[in-house]
Amino acid sequence: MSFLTVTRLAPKLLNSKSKHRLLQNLKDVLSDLIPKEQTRIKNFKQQYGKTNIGQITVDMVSGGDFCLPGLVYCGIRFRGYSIPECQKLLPKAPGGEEPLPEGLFWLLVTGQIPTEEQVSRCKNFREQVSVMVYQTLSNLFRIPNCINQSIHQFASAFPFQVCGGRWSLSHRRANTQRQTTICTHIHSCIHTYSDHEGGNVSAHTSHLVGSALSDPYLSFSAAMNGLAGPLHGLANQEVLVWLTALQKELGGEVSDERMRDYIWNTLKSGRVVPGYGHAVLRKTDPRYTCQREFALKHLPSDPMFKMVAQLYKIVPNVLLEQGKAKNPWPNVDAHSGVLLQYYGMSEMNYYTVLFGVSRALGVLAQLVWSRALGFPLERPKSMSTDGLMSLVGAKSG
Ligand code: CMX
Repeated sequence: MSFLTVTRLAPKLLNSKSKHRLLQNLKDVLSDLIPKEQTRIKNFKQQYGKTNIGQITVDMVSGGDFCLPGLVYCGIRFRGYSIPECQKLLPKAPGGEEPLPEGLFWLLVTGQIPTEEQVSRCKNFREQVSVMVYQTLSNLFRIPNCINQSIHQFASAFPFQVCGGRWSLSHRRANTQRQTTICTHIHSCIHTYSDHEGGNVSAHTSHLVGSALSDPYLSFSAAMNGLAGPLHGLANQEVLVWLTALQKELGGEVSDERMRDYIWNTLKSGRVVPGYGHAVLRKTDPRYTCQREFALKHLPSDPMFKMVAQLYKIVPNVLLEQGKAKNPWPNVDAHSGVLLQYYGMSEMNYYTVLFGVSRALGVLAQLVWSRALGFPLERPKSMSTDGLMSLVGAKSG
């Protein structure tokens, strides 16, 4: 596991930019990069394979903690580029403000900023998606409709149907300006959620399942099941549920004092404040900041955004006062739901799906490199509590 973590970061060190500018096809670029990286890693392993890079404590093993101090992470970067750098450097759609997903994927796989020509070639991959896939998706969307016909009261349980119906309605109603902004926001979401370091539940799950040589579809499906947990990807939905309940209970404009009480009540009832805290970050998530800046530009007067901004002033102090959370600052999930609901995507069950679409870019880019570098089956050693106790010389009674 430790070695995987180190090498996962390695491709950003590849440095043959001029040549890759000439290669327009992603497969050609990778065919050039992979053998060089394989040699680099082999040499590194030969020279440093036995070097000790950390200590493992009983707390780390029994608490599911990280085995490497090197995993403490103080920012979100994509192959070394910060979010603002990505926004500036990656190709955008004509008239758009946010990077195209294909360009981001190119960066994640190759470590290089692509040209517009390279991105447009990547976009052509979409045409290779089988017609059958589109037909199957379309048929799947119809299934809830059919069920709803016979079991009417289940309507709310089928987000695709509800979402599909209202989404197309809102599109019909929307003017061009608003549609452009929706697309910009969806791009921005896709961008910010795509990748993080490899230890988070979804990225790690896809890596683990992929390490058994399960194909990318199976690995990604497994990752999505992890993403659906409320402590991970479902948190963006939980945030909006929590905010909506807050709004309903306290009404429109709320004083800081009443909001503080509401947060304390959440904590006292044994729940976490969704959208706050992080397993590795120890400051405000830069992806939160990116979305906040977007909101300040496009929806500064939205009541829900104002509430999120107010919470940003209050929650960290409450969590600090409670003294449990190692990181009292907001994470990426504290903001996205508010942006989505502003643009008419009010079906919260759909938010984590969007997160998943985005996460596909990151985890599949990592899977390409795991295969290219021949990473082994991941199999942490396990031991019983008694075994652990005897290892450190503790009495088991
Ligand atoms: N509200 C209340 N308590 C919190 C908290 C929060 N937002 N964040 C952490 N804590 C508590 C933990 O529950 C834990 O309590 P116990 O000691 O009683 O078990 C204690 O503080 C220490 O936790 P930690 O080491 O700071 O955090 P973890 O690494 O254990 O967990 C995370 C990280 C994200 C699961 C946690 O901060 C949390 O539950 N946050 C709210 C849910 C959330 O927003 N998840 C999305 C994360 C981003 C993502 O992956 O999408």
